[in-house]
Amino acid sequence: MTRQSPAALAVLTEIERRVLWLSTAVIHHANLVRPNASGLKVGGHQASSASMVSIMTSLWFRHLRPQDRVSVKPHASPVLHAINYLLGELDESYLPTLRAFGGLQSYPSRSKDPDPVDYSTGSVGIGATAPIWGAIARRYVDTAIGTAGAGRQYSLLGDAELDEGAVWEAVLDPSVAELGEIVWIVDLNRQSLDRVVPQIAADRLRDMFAGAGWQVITLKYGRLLAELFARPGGAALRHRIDGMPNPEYQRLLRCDAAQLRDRLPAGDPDVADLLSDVDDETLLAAIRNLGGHDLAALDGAFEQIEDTRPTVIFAYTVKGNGLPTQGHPQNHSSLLTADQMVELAQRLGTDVGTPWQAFAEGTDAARLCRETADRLRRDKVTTVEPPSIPLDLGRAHHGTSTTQAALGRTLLDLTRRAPQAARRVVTVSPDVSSSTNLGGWVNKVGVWSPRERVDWFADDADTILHWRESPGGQHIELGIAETNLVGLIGELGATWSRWGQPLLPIGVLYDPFVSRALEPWSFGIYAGGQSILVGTPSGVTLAPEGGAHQSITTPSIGLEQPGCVTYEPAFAVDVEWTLLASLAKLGRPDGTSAYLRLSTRPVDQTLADVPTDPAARERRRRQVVAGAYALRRKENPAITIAAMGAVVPEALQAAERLAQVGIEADVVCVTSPGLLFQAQQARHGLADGPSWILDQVLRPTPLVTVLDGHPHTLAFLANVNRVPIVPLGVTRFGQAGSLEDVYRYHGLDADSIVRAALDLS
Ligand SMILES: Cc1ncc(C[n+]2csc(CCOP(=O)(O)OP(=O)(O)O)c2C)c(N)n1
Ligand SMILES: [Mg+2]
Repeated sequence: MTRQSPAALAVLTEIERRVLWLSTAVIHHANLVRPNASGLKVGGHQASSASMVSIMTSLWFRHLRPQDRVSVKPHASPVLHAINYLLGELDESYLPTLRAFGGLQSYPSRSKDPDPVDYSTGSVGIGATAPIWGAIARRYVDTAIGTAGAGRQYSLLGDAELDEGAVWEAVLDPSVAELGEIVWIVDLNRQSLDRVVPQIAADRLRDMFAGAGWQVITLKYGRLLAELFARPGGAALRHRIDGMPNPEYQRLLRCDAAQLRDRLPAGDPDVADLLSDVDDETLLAAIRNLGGHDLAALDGAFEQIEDTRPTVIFAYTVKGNGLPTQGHPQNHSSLLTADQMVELAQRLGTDVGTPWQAFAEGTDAARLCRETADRLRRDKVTTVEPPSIPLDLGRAHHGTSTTQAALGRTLLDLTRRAPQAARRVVTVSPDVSSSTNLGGWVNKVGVWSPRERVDWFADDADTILHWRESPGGQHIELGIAETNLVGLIGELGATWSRWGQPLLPIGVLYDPFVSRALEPWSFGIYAGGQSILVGTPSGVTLAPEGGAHQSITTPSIGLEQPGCVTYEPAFAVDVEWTLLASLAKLGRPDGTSAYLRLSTRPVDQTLADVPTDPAARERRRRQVVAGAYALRRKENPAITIAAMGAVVPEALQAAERLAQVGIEADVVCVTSPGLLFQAQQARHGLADGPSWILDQVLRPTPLVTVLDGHPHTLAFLANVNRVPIVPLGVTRFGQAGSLEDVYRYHGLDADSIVRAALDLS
């Protein structure tokens, strides 16, 4: 990259000033100009945006290439929109719509904003790490299919984002140190939401990244300060600024020139002498001349990126740079007044009355905007159709089996019955592949890594799980970090929209840790990635393992998660059908994610009583996929037991015992409370979709519901036929013990079901 001439730098500075104006004005308009009938605070972050203006101007107008992708910190969304507007990628009519219904989103949104946004952000730490998983997903597509190419994956982060554990879980994953396309730029303004962070300890942060194998670049001072440091007394000035605590430096940003001359020397005559030779204007500019606001210094930092390992650039900035609120500890959400906006417009060479002015045709700035837009133009993505997924693999399930084992078996069957579809499946596990029964699948398809690696145990006769790592593998193994798992499956599930190539990602983790990954998983679905999450083993059915590993609330999580269909199958064949149905919904614009909750309980598969007549079998399959089926049906039932997952055998046992005392009971096997709830809502015109499943399966008798999870998950079923109900389930922390002990303790055993049914009949 050539050094910029002073004239070129002047044009870039003009653009930088307009980006500052537009991003500030977009927030101002939303808060103080647009009518606000409800009186509710609208919000937006002028100071956080101003902090990033120089970095983003430099990145977009000097360094970005069409193959690169960028994640922008949540509170800098107005800067992104301002740049997109100047590049002709956003219509002017959107600029007055920040945070309005259907308008520009509060935080960058890939799915909702009208202009190009590469990554959705908003939950700090999650948007920042998304490009890491995006990079792996892209490499995977490129090695498996060969069409995704390569490019840098930038993250522009706030410094307080580094407080988030998600950041460090990602940085520490062993696969990440190889990703030379990752570039993070930390907006080091030493301020978070509430305060000036007293010890931001940039040195320690630098060491942590370096220790994880990253290239670390520090961009601390701009040219003005560097020039002062080179003068007599400059070393003392630098020593003084380097040594002062963050809040003291921030306080200097709020001082006038006289106060600076008083405070800055702190008794050092060399510094005082140096300052006496500097005029007021230069002194005021110099003290805030940090590297992250110096366009030439930013060029220098970008040029140092080696692309051989991940890079982090610590760019020192001032929060609110160029605004009257700059550096103030409480500037996070503060807004400029109307008078301050008038003054700012004057200073930045624009007009508050016509706030959305772009550059006039024929000017150098307009030319640079057009050239930049041309340089960054991307080819349109054409998306390959996802592979067709069979509805039924036709396997007859004999003997005793677990739903967890059925997952691995179904995946293996898929490689034989539908190799095209199986080729697009990618499994991901946070160090639990073997303990979740994926061993057979992993042996068959191999482990993915960007490069071939030696399997030192290949010739060890005692090795059952073969760990062949190559670019042809289809299983990705991560360290034990559930947040990383959901970040990666979200990005693997978005490759159809980014690179035109659908993948079918399946992430497998222990069910109790779904809650740990819940917020980033939900955010990934919101951001548009589709994947299947498998929680296994689950529930108190994990009996001897004890309360710490027994999940209780996950069935309700599944019921309530938008953009996701949840299944809790009871039998192996139900796993097969629901998994296939879930795979068929991935990798497409109108797709849906899925969550499967599986168990390690060995269950006699003949209890499933799968019809042998092909039409009857297909009818059963449809019901399984729609949310429920009748497992036991009597002529005149006095009661219905609706059971889900691992406790279905108890429901069948209870029905037998009730029959012995003359009470006939239907048993309904629920596979998806969420789909049944949706059917129920559809009956009332409150949801799309069919409601036939309720008519086919539930008859108007009193109801006992039972699941290995919180009972409220199925309690709504009473409303389908307006019948009395006793909902059974788990409401307290678990205990270790035998399955019988534990089911009795929680009231999930056949005795408890019989008692509940007697109460109702
Ligand atoms: C997970 C999460 N926790 C909390 C917040 C609320 N929040 C938004 S920004 C912010 C502070 C951000 O500071 P920094 O990253 O330094 O950005 P700056 O505004 O200083 O540029 C907080 C706490 C959030 N958006 N996401
Ligand atoms: Mg900050």
